[in-house]
Amino acid sequence: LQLEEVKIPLFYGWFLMSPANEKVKCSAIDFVKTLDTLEAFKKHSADFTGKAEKEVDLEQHFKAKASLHCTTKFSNYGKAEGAKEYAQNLVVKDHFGSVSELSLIAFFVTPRTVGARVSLTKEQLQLWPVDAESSVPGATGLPHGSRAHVTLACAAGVEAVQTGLDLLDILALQKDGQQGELVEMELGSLSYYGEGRWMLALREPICASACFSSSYK
Ligand code: ACK
Repeated sequence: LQLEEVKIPLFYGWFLMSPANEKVKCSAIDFVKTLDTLEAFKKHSADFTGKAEKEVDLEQHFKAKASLHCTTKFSNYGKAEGAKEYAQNLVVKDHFGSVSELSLIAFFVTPRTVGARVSLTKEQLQLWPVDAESSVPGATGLPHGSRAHVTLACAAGVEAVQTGLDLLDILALQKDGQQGELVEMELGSLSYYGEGRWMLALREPICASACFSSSYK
């Protein structure tokens, strides 16, 4: 085993600190609970259950994440494409351990995942891999940083990587001009994009302190 190789982590990202981590988790639970009670949502519950008329208990459907982060680079211990270059990037080295504010601008729910969309600052975008969006079919035209998100929960058997893909899917529909049914909520406006895809654009972004670091598991 080469020491050089084991040094590269599973992934890099911004890790939400306390109490921001708890604040975001609570806001997400509130949103999901409220969504579940809306007539507009109940009308489309078959998207989740596969059966007409059958209601879904979203809190049962999803398993919430305990500690939250926004992945920048999935390095897979050096096996992912560009992992070594990212680890050696001076901007990455310089920012390692630094704290900044993440701005959460939307919540989204699909039958697979619950996530928060993150709007990155210019400085934060320097840490965003160039191919994060272009490597995903169907997301090629979306702006750099579009995939930035915090995974809040996944349905049984769903891997967290799905959350960013679900976000890109919704953003591609938005870009095509698809504006589903709109429901005004206290927190912002909620749109339905078909096939169980919902996005709440927050009236007030949620600010969360986060530390840029890496994880080995
Ligand atoms: O919720 P996430 O962003 O989705 O955070 C986790 C983290 O890395 C550790 O698994 C993300 N992840 C997993 N596989 C990939 C991948 N192939 N591309 C991008 N992100 C990934 C996952």
